[in-house]
Formats: sequence, structure tokens, C-alpha cells
Amino acid sequence: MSELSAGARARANIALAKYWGKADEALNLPAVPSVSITLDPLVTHTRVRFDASLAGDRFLLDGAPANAKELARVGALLDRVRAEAGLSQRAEVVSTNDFPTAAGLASSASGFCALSAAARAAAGLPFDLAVISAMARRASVSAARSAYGGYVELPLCEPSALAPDAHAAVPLCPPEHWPLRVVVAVTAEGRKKVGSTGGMIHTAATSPFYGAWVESSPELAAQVRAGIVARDLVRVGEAMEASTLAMHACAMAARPTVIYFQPPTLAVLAAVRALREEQGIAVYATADAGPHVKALCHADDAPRVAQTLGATEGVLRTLTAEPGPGVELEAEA
Ligand code: 2P0
Repeated sequence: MSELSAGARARANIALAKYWGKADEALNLPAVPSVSITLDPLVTHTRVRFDASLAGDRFLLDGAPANAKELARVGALLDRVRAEAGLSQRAEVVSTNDFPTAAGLASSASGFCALSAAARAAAGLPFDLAVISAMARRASVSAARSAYGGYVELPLCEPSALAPDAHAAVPLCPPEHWPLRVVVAVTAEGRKKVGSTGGMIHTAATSPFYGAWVESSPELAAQVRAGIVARDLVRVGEAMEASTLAMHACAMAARPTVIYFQPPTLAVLAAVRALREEQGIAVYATADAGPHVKALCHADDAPRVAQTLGATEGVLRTLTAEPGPGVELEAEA
């Protein structure tokens, strides 16, 4: 039954305007709009094979069986594909990341987006980016944005929407619109981190700043969007730093606190600021639900930024990424 097998690749993305908080936990709808860049060379490859001889779904991640929690999230997406395609077969999912997970970059966005595309194709469903994005979003909100290349927005889903389950990301500008660079500063690992899903649900339930975060986010996303269209790095960078620090401040004010920063995180934020204020380099920083920092700059400045961040105390290594394409089907290896 080789026709019930397909592969896809998708890239990680970094949010310039951050998603943090859910409007609907069951449907996994975001409480705020977000804007991102899809990044090369941070690629996940995923193959899905539906097979009547399997007793249950299987999920191999980078060569090893995934844990029960990861398998359950994958199985939930497969169940939706099976229901839509009228299939009953269990599936084998084999996923590999081209980038080391130790690079400090979440692979859930690229992983769930590639899984959504591969599972749908394996089940014989048509290739439709909006549907792939919506299905990926249901598994992990940030994964919706990896469906498209370059600069991407996941807008707010209006409460009056007729089909909230179809809520998907939209492409803003293709990769060639603006060849920025993202220099990732991988910092020393600290104590075990709080996962994104748990961190944001706890933030929404207990942080006194959560209402202000939700209220102020659309304006920041609009600034990022306008700055991207105008290729205005100052405008994008200022709004990105404001969104990043508002998200972290909101999480830090939760009870008990959710702190993703480690000492090297602050050292890198200070180094980025010094590059900007003392060296005149247009570079801006962001950080997600972890201690690593990503710096956004022009391509010409990327080597200098990477050198400075690589020499900052607590930074293990740097990696430079650039805007890349959206999700693609892959032929059998
Ligand atoms: C983002 N993050 O916009 C934000 C910024 C982390 C900080 O999306 O619960 O894995 O699976 O929908 O998408 C990480 O959260 O959360 C994330 P779920 P997800 O990229």
C-alpha cells in the first residue's frame, strides 16, 4: 500500500510578535496575533505511512521512539486526518531534524507542520497550505506559521468566526522580500524549563499583567507587520523587543513565577544593546520559552553580530539563519 505513504519537510520559525496565551484551550486558538520568519536551514523531515498491520501509531523522532506525551500529540493529529479521509489504519511516523535539538531551537513548529502535510498527503487528501496550517495550529499554535515561507502572520480568530477549527496562518511576504539574518546565541542550559503550553496557561491564570498583554499585543503585531512590508528594521526591531519583553514580564509576574531567562540571556541582551548603542549596528533581540537569544539584523552585519554574541559569557555557540520556504512535500528517499 505504498500510496498510503508520504513525506514532507518544514522549517522552524521565530516569532517577531509573540504568541503567548490561548483564547480557547480545546481548539488551541491563540489569544493574541503573532508574526514570524520561517527559517533556513532549520528543517524537519517527516514521513508518514498508514499500515493496516500496525496495532497502534508509532513515532520515531531522530531515530528513537518518542515518549508517551509526544506520541499522544502526534496521534491526535493522525486521528483528525483519519476521520477526514475515512481511514482506520494506524500509522508509522518517522521524523528527523536537520538541526540539533541541542541548538536550543524548538522543533515542535517545524515538526507538527511537516507532520500535518505528510499525514494529509499519505491519506490521499489534497495539498492545501491553509488546511495544513490550521491542522498544525491545532497541535501547536506556532506550527501554523511554518506552513508558509518568509514572513508570516497568524491573526486573531474572531469569536464570531464560523469555522474556528479552520483558523490558519497567512503569508505576508516571501523570503526574497527581505533577506534579514537571525543569529541564534545558544546559552548554557540552566535548570529544567517550563514547557510553553504549561507556562502560558499558568501565566493566563495567575499573572496580573496578562490582560494588558492581550490588550497590547495587536498593536505590536501591527507594527511588526508594517515594518516588514516597509523593510524598516528599526520599526520591526523595536516592536519585536517590546513584544518579547512584555511576554516575559507577563510570565515572570505569574504566581509562582515563570522565568525563562538565565544569566547568559541577560548578558546577550546587553551585548545586543551595546552593539546597537555603541557600535551603531541595527540589531535587535528576542527570546522564546527558553534561555537562548535570537538577534535580528541585516545580512552584512550578521558575521559581526555572531562574533560578538559568540564571545559573550555563557554563550556555547551561535548559528545564523535566514528566511526560508514554507512546507513542501518530499519524494520517497
Ligand atoms: C511564539 N512561543 O510565538 C511563542 C513565543 C514561545 C514564545 O509559540 O501550546 O509550542 O503547542 O500551542 O506553539 C511556543 O508555544 O504552544 C510558542 P502550543 P507552542 O513562537
